[in-house]
Amino acid sequence: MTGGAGFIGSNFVHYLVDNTDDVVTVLDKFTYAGNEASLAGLPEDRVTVVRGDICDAEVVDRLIADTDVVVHYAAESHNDNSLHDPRPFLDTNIVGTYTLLEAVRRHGKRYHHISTDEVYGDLELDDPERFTERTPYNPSSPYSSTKAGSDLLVRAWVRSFGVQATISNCSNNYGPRQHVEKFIPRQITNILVGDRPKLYGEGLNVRDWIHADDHSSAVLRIVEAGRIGETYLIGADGEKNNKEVLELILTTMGQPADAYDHVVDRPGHDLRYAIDSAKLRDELGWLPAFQDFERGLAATVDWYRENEAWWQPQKAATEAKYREQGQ
Ligand code: NAD
Ligand code: TDX
Repeated sequence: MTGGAGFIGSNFVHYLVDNTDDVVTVLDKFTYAGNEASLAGLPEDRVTVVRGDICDAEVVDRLIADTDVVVHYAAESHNDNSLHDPRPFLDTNIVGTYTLLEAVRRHGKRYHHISTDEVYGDLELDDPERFTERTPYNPSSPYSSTKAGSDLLVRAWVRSFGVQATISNCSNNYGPRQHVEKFIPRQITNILVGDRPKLYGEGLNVRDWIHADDHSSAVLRIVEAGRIGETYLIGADGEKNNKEVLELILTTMGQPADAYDHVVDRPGHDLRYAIDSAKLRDELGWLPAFQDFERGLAATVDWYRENEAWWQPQKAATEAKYREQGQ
């Protein structure tokens, strides 16, 4: 798999170790978003970590020759970064995916592509429809457009070259080991260091939250039983606006619900994401295990309280970057 030192990738590695007998090789470049500590302590006979770039055709080819299934998580993943410097998004998300597809094509390997609901653009707050596998692509940011491009490459490699691939598009994940640049960890760790949380604009934007372990169980199910060439949307009916989530973080942490600052909004900020995951549930019998967002969030708060050594080294530089941007 790729990107196993990042947030969702590392949760997937832990999930595989805890729930299967699979042996995993992680290919990760250890960008600012990769963290060795996220994979520390895992059994050496189950997990091998290779430091390398998915754009490096030689290393990719060598590893894929020895792999049964490739699950591709590695990406430049942060919208705000993509608005300030899109180039790494093109390299990793587009050229990196192309490099993997060429290798799985050469070696005839099964490939699963991890993507996002952001490829579909956004919905109005009162739209009764949610995203489905048939929603037209309409990405808004450099990040989401490169993820959309990578999905389309996968579809083309399936159709033109018969690559054995599936795609999943998941909604916003929360849980342990998420970088402090992202919304939920940023606010939790701001409170822990004595800063005020920062809400973009009015905070009415809606995200459809899912626990990272539910994302992992869905991906495993698709790898085991998904139909080749198909796309599956992954979501857990977790729609909440940013203001609600922030107020919940504050009250969970014993702070007044209004103890935050409004900061400048994200340009092109998507208003609402919402996933209809009926296909995955009906066809593959998948169900999310985390039904209670408040409890999952409280456990995530506890994780950041207990793992300051994991996030503290990145905190000051992340906030300095946000301050420069007025956020
Ligand atoms: P992340 O930024 O936390 O981790 C990305 C990982 O990829 C890091 O370990 C990084 O070192 C690695 N990486 C980056 N460029 C690389 C390269 N060129 N070669 C090898 N490794 C490289 O990201 P995340 O939030 O865990 O997201 C993982 C995947 O899930 C991405 O494909 C993302 O688009 C998708 N996704 C994320 C969410 C979410 O809520 N975070 C939701 C849906 C889909
Ligand atoms: O400080 C903040 N204040 C704030 O109000 C930050 C960092 C974010 N926000 C808002 C912007 C979004 O509406 O919170 C929401 C969530 O922001 P992010 O954590 O940056 O996530 P988002 O842009 O929704 O994208 C995430 O979900 C889809 C992941 O980062 C992507 O990789 C994934 O594809």
